[in-house]
Amino acid sequence: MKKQFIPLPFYANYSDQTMLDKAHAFNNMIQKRRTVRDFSSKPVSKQVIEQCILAAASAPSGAHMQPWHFVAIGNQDIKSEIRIAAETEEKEFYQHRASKEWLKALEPLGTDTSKPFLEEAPWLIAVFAQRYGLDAEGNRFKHYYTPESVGIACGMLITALHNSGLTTLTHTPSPMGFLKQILKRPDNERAYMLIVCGHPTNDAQIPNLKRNSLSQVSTFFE
Ligand code: IYR
Repeated sequence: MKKQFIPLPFYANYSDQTMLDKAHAFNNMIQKRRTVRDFSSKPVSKQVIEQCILAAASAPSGAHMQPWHFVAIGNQDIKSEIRIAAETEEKEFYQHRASKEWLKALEPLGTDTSKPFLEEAPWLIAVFAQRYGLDAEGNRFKHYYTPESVGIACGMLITALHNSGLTTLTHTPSPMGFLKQILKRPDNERAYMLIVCGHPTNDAQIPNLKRNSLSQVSTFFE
């Protein structure tokens, strides 16, 4: 496709003060995001999930290949199927695959093989990464920076869901091959992440974790 440009349709052009106020406001909003494992079954409308997926799919991607696909699962039978398959993998993980060091690192999170949230939360969003593209005739074309692109899209999805007032859990049962089978995804895709989302239970508990400070996470050269 040849280069075809249009004028930039929107640029906020805020004053320095407005910019700082907005940066503070966004940081305050996003600091309230916490990974939750106690989900209530309170329904969440499909329209909210659709808007959040559209926000995620606006992520930048290598050569604008948009190498992702989002499968939103509200169906109870499919959620149950995913829970059974995920718990089978997790049993292998906790009993055999995980190193002692890994299990020790997980201790503060209090995770185990039981994944009731996979059935209880109103929505699971399985994010698939497309290793290559397929045109209308079934010819393959290359995708670039796929893990980076899909990672950014997942971050934007989690942010969009949090901004809508929902809680999320980024769940990566490993391996996740069962998702591709259950959800009947094509050969060029592999499951990248399973995002559980919904409302927390009234008595939801989270681990008492601290985030690193600005000086720990960044270095500035001015
Ligand atoms: N997939 C397992 C283990 C697990 C691994 C990491 I890295 C985590 O941050 C949390 C859990 C599970 O979901 O229990």
